Amino acid sequence: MPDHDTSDLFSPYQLGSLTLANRIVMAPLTRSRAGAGDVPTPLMAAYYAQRASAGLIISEASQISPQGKGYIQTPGIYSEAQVAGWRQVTAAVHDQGGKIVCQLWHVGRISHPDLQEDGALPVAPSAVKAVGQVFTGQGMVDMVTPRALTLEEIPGIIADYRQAARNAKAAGFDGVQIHAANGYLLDQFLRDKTNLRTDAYGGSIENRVRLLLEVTDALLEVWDKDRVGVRIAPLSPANDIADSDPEPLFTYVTRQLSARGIGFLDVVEGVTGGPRETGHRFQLATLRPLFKGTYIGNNGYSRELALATRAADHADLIAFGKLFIANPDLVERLRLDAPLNVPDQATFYGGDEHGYTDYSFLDGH
Ligand code: 8OZ
Repeated sequence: MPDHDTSDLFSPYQLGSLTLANRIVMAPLTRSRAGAGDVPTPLMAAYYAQRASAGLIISEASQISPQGKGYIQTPGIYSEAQVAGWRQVTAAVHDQGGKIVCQLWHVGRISHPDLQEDGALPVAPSAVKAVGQVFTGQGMVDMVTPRALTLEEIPGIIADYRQAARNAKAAGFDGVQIHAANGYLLDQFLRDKTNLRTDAYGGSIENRVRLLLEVTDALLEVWDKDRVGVRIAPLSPANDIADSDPEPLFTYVTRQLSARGIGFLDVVEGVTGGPRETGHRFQLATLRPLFKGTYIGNNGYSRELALATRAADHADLIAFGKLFIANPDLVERLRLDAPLNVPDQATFYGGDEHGYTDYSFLDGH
């Protein structure tokens, strides 16, 4: 295995027209610190700027519409004030020489009337309730049975993604990533556990993948191909998601996305935030050769695994999540094999600068 002097993990990488300073990505991380109106704050700009030595930052998931929201204080990317807030974030990252793309999010059924406008029911492909709870500000409450989207509503969802992609451009982002992972709306369409539709958006694999591809095509009207990415989590049970046969499903997804020429595919390898091994017979490693763009591996990487993955060329870029929470200068620490700060779970979601912008840098500031 190469040491830090020879691995290309720390060398520039060309992601289409974007030159990344290294092959290390800051994974999208929900931190629930947006301000009133779900507007990104100056504190968020400081947090992202601290982490701008990542080759690429993928922003925390950002709802494309009020309906797409499922947690308190997550940022939106649909209002003018939100775009203005994000503009400060992207400017702060660019000032530090970083690159940042916006993760576009609709939670689907992973929400609650208390988080929706006018107490509306959350929407989903089908009226199938998720087992689990959401935090509404009134504490943890059980999820409800969502309302199935009508066929007539689907163009409106795609239009919301398209507008959010335009907003991301206006906000100064370097690109966009479609959140199609972790049991949210697009993942709910992909899977036969949550998609019981009998129209053109349900049933066959081709039909279940249709919405993701239509959203992708809408984004390609706004952004150059190399600036559009997708995140998938084929074997993760996050948010009560499952499919009876994920291998042909995600093989088709990957082939179709590759055929569209999108820039990057980001794969949550294993259980989101948990083990990389799932025991499933489907080997996620089979996806990479099917995708001709940049493959980003994510989930549970250590320095050693990242180096070994690059040495074996099993991924182009490696994303780190929790380690980036606790180590603003993670790239430098990995390069030097320096000790790492330990992330504090208690301050992951919500709160102030504590556990957010006060993790130390190696040089002590
Ligand atoms: C943790 C808490 C809230 C949201 C995901 C956007 O899992 C999330 C998320 C994670 O993709």
